[in-house]
Amino acid sequence: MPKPKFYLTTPIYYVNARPHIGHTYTTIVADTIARYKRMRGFEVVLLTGTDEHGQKVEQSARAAGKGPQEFADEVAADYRQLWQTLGLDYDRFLRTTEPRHAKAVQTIFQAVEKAGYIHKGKYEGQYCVFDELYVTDATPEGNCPECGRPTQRVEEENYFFQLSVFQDKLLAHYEKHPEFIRPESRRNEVMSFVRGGLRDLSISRSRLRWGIPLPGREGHVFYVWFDALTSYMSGIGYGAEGAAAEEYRRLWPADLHLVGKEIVRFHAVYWPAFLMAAGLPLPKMIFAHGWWVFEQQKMSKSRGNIVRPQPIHQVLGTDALRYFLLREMVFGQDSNFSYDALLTRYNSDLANDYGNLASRTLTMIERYFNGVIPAPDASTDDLEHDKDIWIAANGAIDHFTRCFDNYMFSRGLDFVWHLINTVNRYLVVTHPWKLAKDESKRARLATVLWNAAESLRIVTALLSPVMPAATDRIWRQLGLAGSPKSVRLDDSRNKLDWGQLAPSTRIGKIEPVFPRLDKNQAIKKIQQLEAEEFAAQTAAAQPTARKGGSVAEVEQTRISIEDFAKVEMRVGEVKSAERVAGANKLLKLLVDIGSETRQIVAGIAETYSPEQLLGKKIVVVVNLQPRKLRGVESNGMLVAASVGAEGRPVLATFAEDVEVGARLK
Ligand code: ME8
Repeated sequence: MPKPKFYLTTPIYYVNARPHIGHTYTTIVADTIARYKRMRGFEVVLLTGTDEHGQKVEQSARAAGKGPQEFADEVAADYRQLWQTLGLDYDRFLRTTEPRHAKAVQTIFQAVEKAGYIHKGKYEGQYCVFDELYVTDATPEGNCPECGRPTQRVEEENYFFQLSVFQDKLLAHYEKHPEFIRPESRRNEVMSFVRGGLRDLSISRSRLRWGIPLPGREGHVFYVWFDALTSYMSGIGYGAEGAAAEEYRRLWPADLHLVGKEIVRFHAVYWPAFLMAAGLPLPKMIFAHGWWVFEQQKMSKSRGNIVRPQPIHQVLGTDALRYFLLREMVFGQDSNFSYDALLTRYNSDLANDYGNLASRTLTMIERYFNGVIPAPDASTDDLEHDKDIWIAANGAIDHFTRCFDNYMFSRGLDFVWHLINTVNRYLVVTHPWKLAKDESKRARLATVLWNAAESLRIVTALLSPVMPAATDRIWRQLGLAGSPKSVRLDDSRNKLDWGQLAPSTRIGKIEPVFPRLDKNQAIKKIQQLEAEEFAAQTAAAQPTARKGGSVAEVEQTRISIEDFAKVEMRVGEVKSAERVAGANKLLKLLVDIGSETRQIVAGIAETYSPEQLLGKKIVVVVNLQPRKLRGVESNGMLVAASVGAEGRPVLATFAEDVEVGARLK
């Protein structure tokens, strides 16, 4: 019998910024679901990718002194590299600048147009570049209601999609398929948004060049969301011809679009309406998860409260991060990210509970049975204690499966930990180390250790989608062949059940998988790596002088005098300077900028000693949003040249004495 298919997607990520823990979270959840569904017997295809068009990307590229394609190439490569470093597997990767994607977007547009849902119109109003969204309900100050950033006034002739006629059809679909939008709270939000009435949606842009051209409409490119959503189909062959489209026919509609809550409207309103208009089947489910907030705010580059995954990966390994993110967040709700909670969970759940269960069970098998799994002896069963773990083990399999089928990751993991804790307690009350001293208790000792090892096997199989690398290692230490991935959580012959652990198996080499860590030291190390990474990126992100660029390239990266005037640079004088503890590259300065004294953290400690800087007059960008570096607030930025291949910072100063606070123009 062919396996049932399961096609799932992450959002395709904007290339205007480098990936942080939020993007990593969605990808980790998707990777976990893919692994879990494979164990449930599905043929799984996971698509991810990068969203590379639109005004936001065009602007970020310009700010970095790069052409949009070059810029997109770099960030898209960053994403792929990160997923590889973290061991996140995907089956399809779609970049919206690929020709196959442009063809698909044009194909779906033509289908929508042919059905009569496209007309020409004029848009006059506010636009939010950050959200790539027309804003009809700007705040009194003219800011975007979604993200709070200033909007800009635009007036353009565009092609519109007749979204308004889909109001009733969408509502009927939501009613008929309650699982279409999850969780329930998001479904209610979307339904009330749609009940409030839908306006036609402009799906082309004439002010913008960085996009996919509308077929036959010179000067118009597609609105970035019309473009981006189609990636879910273009990435599997929609718009291709012949055999290349076979996968699309097999996989579409998607079984699950995994998204963050801020983009649920695009997925649950616009996307199904486009598909209905084109006469195509709708995805089965859109699951909107909550946000990781840090210091009580959604992470964002401009707020400077971003957590990056690499430093955590370097100190704790990816599996610990995966476990933490899935256990800590109730899927669908917001959750606060804290290093303290991360390290607490690492030490208590992974090192103490799971790690300890593995190491004590295996060590006793090594010590008392020469490394060979003993056979249980039913005549020595002690129902008072043994029954608890049989019940917990069967309960863990059932409840974990039920919870993961419903995307309740945290709760599913609770059941596995209930089993782990039950077995750890069991080992305390049955005290095998005492049984080992009495030759007449050898059969009972064998039963106790077999029960513990069998529980460890079940725990390890269940945790395999969440912690693939660590569970592979523990599996091998248990002496089992292959990987826990091949265990099945369906009704096939490999089905995970109590009682399958074969006695006489020789266990593998015992090695700690989650060594206990000193919490403060580990946090310090993560933050130090973070600061180093930040300093390296800041240096790399400085626009580089182009050597011999063509006139067209130079034109593309030029900015207007108004753009330049937005950056406020002043003469500052360094009043004090000191090193930031634990960060080799950072100095904390107090700088007088005329009107006030500012605290600024700068990545210049490898070039300048604190003493060298005292009294120095330097250039300060004073109107940047404050950000935190290694937990120290930085309120401004020093201007420096980035010199040599390693980008050594050299501060800009003045040829003659200048007044503190004077503005640079
Ligand atoms: O929205 N917590 O791309 P994007 C949890 N290109 N998840 C977070 C998060 C946080 N703090 N920050 C980001 C786009 N995410 C569009 C999508 S799809 C056709 C186009 C996750 O790069 C979350 O899943 O801004 C969110 O939806 C996604 O990253 C946004 O990524």
